[in-house]
Parts: sequence; structure tokens; C-alpha cells
Amino acid sequence: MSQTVLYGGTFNPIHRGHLDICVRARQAVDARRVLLMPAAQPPHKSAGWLAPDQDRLAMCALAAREYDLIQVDDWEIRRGGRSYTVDTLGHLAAVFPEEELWLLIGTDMFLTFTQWHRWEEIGKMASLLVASREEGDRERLLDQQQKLAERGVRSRLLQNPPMPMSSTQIREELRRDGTTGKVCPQVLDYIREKELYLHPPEELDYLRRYIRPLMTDYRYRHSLGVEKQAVKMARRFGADQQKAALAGILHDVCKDMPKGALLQNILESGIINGIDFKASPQLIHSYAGALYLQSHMDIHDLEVIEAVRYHTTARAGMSLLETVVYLADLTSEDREYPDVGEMRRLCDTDLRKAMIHALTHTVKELTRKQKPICPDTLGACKEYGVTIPTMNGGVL
Ligand code: DGI
Ligand code: FE
Ligand code: FE
Repeated sequence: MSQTVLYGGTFNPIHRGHLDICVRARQAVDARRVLLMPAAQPPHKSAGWLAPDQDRLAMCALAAREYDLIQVDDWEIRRGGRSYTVDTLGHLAAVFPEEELWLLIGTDMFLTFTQWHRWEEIGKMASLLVASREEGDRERLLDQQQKLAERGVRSRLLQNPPMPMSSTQIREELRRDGTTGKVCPQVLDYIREKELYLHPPEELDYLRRYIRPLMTDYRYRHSLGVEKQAVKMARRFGADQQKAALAGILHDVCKDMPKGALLQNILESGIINGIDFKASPQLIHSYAGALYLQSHMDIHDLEVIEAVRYHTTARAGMSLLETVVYLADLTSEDREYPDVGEMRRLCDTDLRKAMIHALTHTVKELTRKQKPICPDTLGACKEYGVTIPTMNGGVL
């Protein structure tokens, strides 16, 4: 039987230490391949930037180019949400039925292995290969190895020198110095070309460049239009202009991303919103966008996050910023519909009338298309006294 090693992580970014461990793992078990499996974004807050999935994949591929044995696998990223190791191994067992599988993990993971989701099954599907981070933990590792062996989990400890680098430190170094020696040159080139990790999240000029490759030409133009309109309205009605710009640029950041993975993130985030996203897939991007700001972009300002979350549906009790972003989305310069002129005029003069006009139009459209109206939109309608027509022409 030949040997395959699975090495998962966020690889944010992949660095020389990761590659060194791959080589050692390969040597230790004479593996045919090491599979680098970048993890999808977990749907919760992160500290610092998490580079877009496609960039983390691309950096792994660039780093792996130098090594015949390393292959990059995008399975977890395509799937989205949190991937349990037991599922990933199940997938690999199906793809490589003839292979003996090894799971490459660090010390911390090894010491807490029995807290992992369905760890016994993991132990049946793969043996553990343990790379230690620090010196002096050998005894504890041997002890754990013994305990796990008694419970049927095989493991092997790598003889590796301590790994004196972490992706967190590398990101800090990049922000501070604009460079680092801890990633390979082709990865560094990529980071600098894409300006990953280099900017603080409130730098508007950078954010405009950041969203560009994540969306279509049309969506990009629209996003800049919404930014402009949101800032104009914020100035007029006394909302925070910086926050309006942020939310405006980013409100559709997830609009052109694959919906399956986005939905997976929403479902796992624990947000209860009473929306049937399968029936209303056009609502996914705003909820997913709010999560994305927190998980990828180091943005934790709740006002901005809520403005993104409710930009499609509105809700009862909207803040001024939420109202501005919701209306700016409907009146940016790229929008064309018969009474857009009237909507723009109301957005210049009277937010309340503008909301009534917008909600009336939305519920009419949704009713005509026989689409469900979500609870938040109903809440906003109730607050503004907008009646809901029913299919047969009456009101709800
Ligand atoms: O993302 P944009 O195209 O810029 O605009 P948006 O985020 O406002 O999305 C507009 C879509 O969302 C449009 O197709 C109408 C739909 N929508 C808004 N409120 C509701 C809704 N769809 C359903 N099913 N239920 C709602 O309450
Ligand atoms: Fe939108
Ligand atoms: Fe939009």
C-alpha cells in the first residue's frame, strides 16, 4: 500500500515552516504525496485578515510548484463552512481507496485529539503524524501517544526542529515592513501583487482594489456607485461617512461567490433569521457578506456589519446607517428602473418617504413574482405602514 499524507490548515499565508514539515512528513512515512488542504473560512470572527479562499489556494499552489510530492486540494474550500476532519478523510478514502492515509497535525491538536469530533473514526481511517512546535514537549507527546495507542489510534512523532514561525507573526511582519523572508519568493511576489495583509481594513482605497477580483465588472461599478451614494446621503442626513463608505463598498462583497459555500457558512453561524434561503437565494449574499467582513476582513464594527446584513431585506428599527445603505443600494448611479428619478429625489429630501416608496415597490415586485417576503422585510413594512398586497389583490 502506498501512503498519502493529509495536511490541513488555513495557510494564511503558507510559509517555509509548512513546507519543511511536508518534506519531513513525506520522508518519515515514505509518502507518495502530501495533500495540502486549505480550510474554508470558519463562519466566525477572526483576528486579522483571512485572505480570500482563491488567494490562499493560489499561494499554496505557487509554494507547491517546487515540490513534486505536494498537491493542493480545494475540496474543503469548494464545500464551504467548517469541514470536519472525519468528513475530509471520508472523502479522501473514497477518492484514494488503495492508499493508507496519514493525518499531519501539530502538537496542540495531538494533545487534544480526544476532543475532536468523531475522533475514534478518524483514528480508524488514518494514522496521526505529529509535528511539534516547541522543544521540550517530547515527554508529553510520548505519553499521549501511549494513551491513544491503547484506544486504537496509531501515531508517529516527527523528528523536526521546532518551527520558529507562525502565519500570525508573518502577517504582522508584512503589515509592519511590507515584506518577510518566511515565505517563499513566489508567494511573497503574489502577496505584494495582490496587496494581501498589507493594509488596515479601514483603508477605503485598498478596499476598492480588494473587491475588484471578487466580482463582475457590473457588480464592481455598482459597488462604487453605492459607496458614492451612501456617502452623499450620510453627509446630508448626518450619518458617519466613513462607515457609509465602508458598508457601501462592501455591501455586495459576496454577491458573485458560489452560493452553496456561502449558505453553509450562514447555517453554521448560528444566526436565526427565519429566512428560507433555498426559496430566496438572493438573500444569501447579504447575510454571508456580514459574516465575511468579520471572518476575512477584520471588520468588527457592528453598525457596518448590520448595514451589510440588512441591505437587501431591511428590517424594523433600522439605524440611520442601515437606512442610508439600504436606500443607496437602490439609487446608485448604475440603477435604471422607471421611477429611479423619483426614488433619488426622495433620498435627497426625505428618508421616511424614500423607505415607504422602496418597500412598497419591493413587496409589489415580490408579490408579482410570487416570492416569499421575509420576516424582516415584513417588520420594516409594518413600521412604515406599508401594506402587503395578496395574490388575489387584497391586502395582508
Ligand atoms: O444585490 P443587489 O442586486 O444590489 O440588490 P439587493 O441586495 O437589494 O438584492 C435585491 C434582490 O433581493 C431583489 O431580487 C429583491 C430581493 N429581495 C429583497 N427583499 C426580499 C427579497 N427577496 C425575497 N424573497 N424576500 C424579501 O423579503
Ligand atoms: Fe445586494
Ligand atoms: Fe447592491
